[in-house]
Amino acid sequence: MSKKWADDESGAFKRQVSSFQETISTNHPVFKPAKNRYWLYVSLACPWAHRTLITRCLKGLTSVIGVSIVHWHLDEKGWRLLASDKNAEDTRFYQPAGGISGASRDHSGPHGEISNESSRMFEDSSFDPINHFERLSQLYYKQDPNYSARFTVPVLWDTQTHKIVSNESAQIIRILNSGVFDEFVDNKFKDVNLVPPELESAIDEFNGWVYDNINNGVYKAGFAENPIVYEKEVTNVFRHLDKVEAILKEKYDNLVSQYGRDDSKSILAKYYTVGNQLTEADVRLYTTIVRFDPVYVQHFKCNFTTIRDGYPHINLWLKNLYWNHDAFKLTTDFDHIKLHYTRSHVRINPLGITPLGPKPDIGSL
Ligand SMILES: N[C@@H](CCC(=O)N[C@@H](CS)C(=O)NCC(=O)O)C(=O)O
Repeated sequence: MSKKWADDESGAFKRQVSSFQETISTNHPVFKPAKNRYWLYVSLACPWAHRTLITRCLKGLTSVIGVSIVHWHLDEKGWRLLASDKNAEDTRFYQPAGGISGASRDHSGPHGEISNESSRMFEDSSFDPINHFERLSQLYYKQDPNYSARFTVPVLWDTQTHKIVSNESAQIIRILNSGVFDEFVDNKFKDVNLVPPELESAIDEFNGWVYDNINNGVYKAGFAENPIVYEKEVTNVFRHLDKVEAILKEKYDNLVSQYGRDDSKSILAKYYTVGNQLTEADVRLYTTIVRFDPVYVQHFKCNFTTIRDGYPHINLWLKNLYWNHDAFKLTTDFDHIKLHYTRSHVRINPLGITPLGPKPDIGSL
């Protein structure tokens, strides 16, 4: 069966509101900061979940909060995990730095058929060493047997109370950034703040329009069920990419006049969207832009141009994040990204053929 994503009569896509929105803090009656207490369930394909993986790396939390990676194929029952077996206990501390790349496509069936004997084990998915679940939906039902909304990633899970802390990525990344886990991380991470107070309102303002018009904008174009909605949404996406391009061009030109065109090291060290440092605004924009040429151009029909051909300043910003920051590169998995969209959205791509291009997935610096 092919699922309809546009959920009202106008043919427009509406994203659901996340159901669980608690926080973690020393003052919270239940969810206190602790090492190895919380667990993240993510998809490497999903731009919202990707935010949480990048933030977890940037904040040095890879040995504080573990991760399970769902299989890239989303079917009618939702996301699934590698079947748990007697070895699952041993995988409890299997915490991939993020990327599980280098996978050959040859062994994955059109609908992600794999077994525990598959050579793609750990490339397509990981185990759930916490609950030994094979479906993400089981987490939601464990929390609330009457749960009736979608089973979305990311999920931040509390292994102590067996409850979902939050399934809203915007909130999860604020929790991870908040410093509540500082006592468990290496000293070098204690100064990392992706939302410094002096930039907070500018970050919120930027995130606000980027979310509606770019992060979610590509989904509104891609899931549109009639041409009028599609045309309006795709035009809107590109209008706002133009706006980001203009912001980054101004930034770049100022940095060139400060350091000279040849000092690319000094320029790139300050070449970010808000202020002169890496912030949450970059994290949230990146997860859409890195998927743009590989998937959104063809699959969501966002094809006025590509980032690499039409937006030189955005492209440079993207490549700087990817090649100069491990937290971005190691959490970006182009196999999961391409396979998920092209083989899960049967209504958009009924034959499930995954386009091989663009080549390369991302240009070099
Ligand atoms: N508001 C949520 C949105 C998360 C979301 O939509 N995740 C998608 C993947 S990109 C999902 O899990 N979809 C599963 C489904 O709809 O069945 C967030 O940002 O955390």
